[in-house]
Amino acid sequence: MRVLLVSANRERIPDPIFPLGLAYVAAAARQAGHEVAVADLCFGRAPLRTLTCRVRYFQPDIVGLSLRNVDNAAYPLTVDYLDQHRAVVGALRAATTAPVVLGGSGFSIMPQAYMQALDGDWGIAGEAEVAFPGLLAALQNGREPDGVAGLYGRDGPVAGSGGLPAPHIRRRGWHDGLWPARDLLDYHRYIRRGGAGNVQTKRGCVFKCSYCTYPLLEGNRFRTRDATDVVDEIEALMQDYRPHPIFFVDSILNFPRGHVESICEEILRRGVKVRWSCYATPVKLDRHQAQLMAAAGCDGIELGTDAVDDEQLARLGKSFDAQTAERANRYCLEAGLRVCQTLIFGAPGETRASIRATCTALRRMNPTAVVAMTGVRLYPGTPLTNSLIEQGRIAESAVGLLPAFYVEPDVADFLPGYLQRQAYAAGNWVLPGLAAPILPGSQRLLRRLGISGPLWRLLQNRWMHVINRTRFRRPNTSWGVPHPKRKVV
Ligand code: B12
Ligand code: SF4
Repeated sequence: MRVLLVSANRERIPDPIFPLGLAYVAAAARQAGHEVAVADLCFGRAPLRTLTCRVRYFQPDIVGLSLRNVDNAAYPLTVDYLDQHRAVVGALRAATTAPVVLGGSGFSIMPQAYMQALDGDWGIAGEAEVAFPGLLAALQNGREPDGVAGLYGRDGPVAGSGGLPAPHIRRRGWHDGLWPARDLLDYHRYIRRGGAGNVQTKRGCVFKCSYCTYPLLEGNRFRTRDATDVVDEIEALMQDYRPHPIFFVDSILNFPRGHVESICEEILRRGVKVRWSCYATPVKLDRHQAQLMAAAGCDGIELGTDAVDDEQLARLGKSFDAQTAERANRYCLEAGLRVCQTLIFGAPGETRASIRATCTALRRMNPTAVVAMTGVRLYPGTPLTNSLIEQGRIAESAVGLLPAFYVEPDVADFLPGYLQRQAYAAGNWVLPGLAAPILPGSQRLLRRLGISGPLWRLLQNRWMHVINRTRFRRPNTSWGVPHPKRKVV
């Protein structure tokens, strides 16, 4: 079949991100014998016109639409992508009668709602390396596509298929012999404009942080790739696209123990020169792990600490305490790694005392950068959303396509002003919900100057603190004017 895969994502903050998931699906469809083309809407002034031309020229039998983001998950500066997605489907419908299959992480978080909002013919929730070729084979042979994991039709989940795939259906060997089809896209441009490429070394997460969608999207067991296969892919990337930094897109790279160690040892054994960064957990992050990562080229680590207060950490369902978080931060800094602490303020149960405790601890910890979210984004199916619904604190219907956030009422008045004052004093804070992290023009300029890797790393420089803190010179003690397309519950 002639398959056109479309990447709808046009977000460039914090960077344009190479659509790795679409590239995996493209590789799987190509391996199954289909003719695959890609329309990437990330760059260019008139993406819909380009899309229309691509469709008319390629004449697809089927179109797969990859929806990565629902919204930017920031409050109150929320950006909602639904209208953009609607416009893409509108352009596709005007140009072709080929069925449209929806997929991607954004779609998978709320498949039913997206099916209705975008009027998709089919949808696949969850990973699609097997499911998408399965659907193509069924459609090609005129069979009913039942048994395709995660499949939705116009009437909802297809019998025996719908919903996110159950753990036993998620393939352990999701990677077997398959690397993303980067050649179908302009990977070079992403390195130039986004500052990094991306590689996935495992799927899943065993932790149960209350607000998090990752275990829903990827399953709650780890499914790891062999270190040799991962480093083969990195070596091939360095050869094909010249040396460039890599972001490992795993939920957390440094857990289970032994996984990141085996990758680092393989990088060191082969003498591969690569700079990389990743998400990590403070759990079991010790001196040895930090030093090994630094030796193997890691130059930035994003620690998903969320809070540095024991009670708030427990309420968020985190599997570590404040002391562990501080220790992990110290080990990383001592090893020469730059550390970005990512935090969530205003989740259920948050108090002024827990906010102050976290901020005091952060001053002691002195990480390279702090990215703090104000309010927590509620997604369907997470433990947090389920418990708020059970307690009658929110209605089930409040959590859907329209971005919904929770801000603890007891601290709602206190939070914006207090955090902006912290940000002003520290100079290395980013508050994506209260001030745009970076202007697109500045981002382009920095990349043109050859600065690669995550831009938060620049906050290690004192002169960057001076520039950065100007945004918080006059703290705004209110949440600002609510955007009509956003709900606070
Ligand atoms: C790594 C990551 C990042 C990194 C990316 C670094 C890099 N260079 O790649 C960074 C930190 C930069 C980042 C930034 C952001 N991210 Co992010 N990120 C992720 C993460 C953890 C992994 C994404 C990934 O690459 N996965 C690996 C690929 C292989 O999986 P996949 O894309 O899901 O693809 C599979 C399926 O979805 C499906 N599929 C994909 N396409 C298609 C197409 C078809 C037709 C079909 C049938 C199937 C299909 O099959 C694929 C293969 O199995 C996800 C969470 C997660 N666990 O998925 C969040 C996630 C995608 N991010 C999210 C968000 C919100 C953002 C930001 C907007 C946050 C912000 N305010 O800065 C930005 C947006 C950046 C941008 N320009 O788009 C949300 C999106 C949902 C939402 N709320 O909108 C997610 C889901 C996390 C969450 N909160 O739940 N992110
Ligand atoms: S926040 Fe991180 S550690 Fe917690 S469940 Fe999500 S991915 Fe796992």
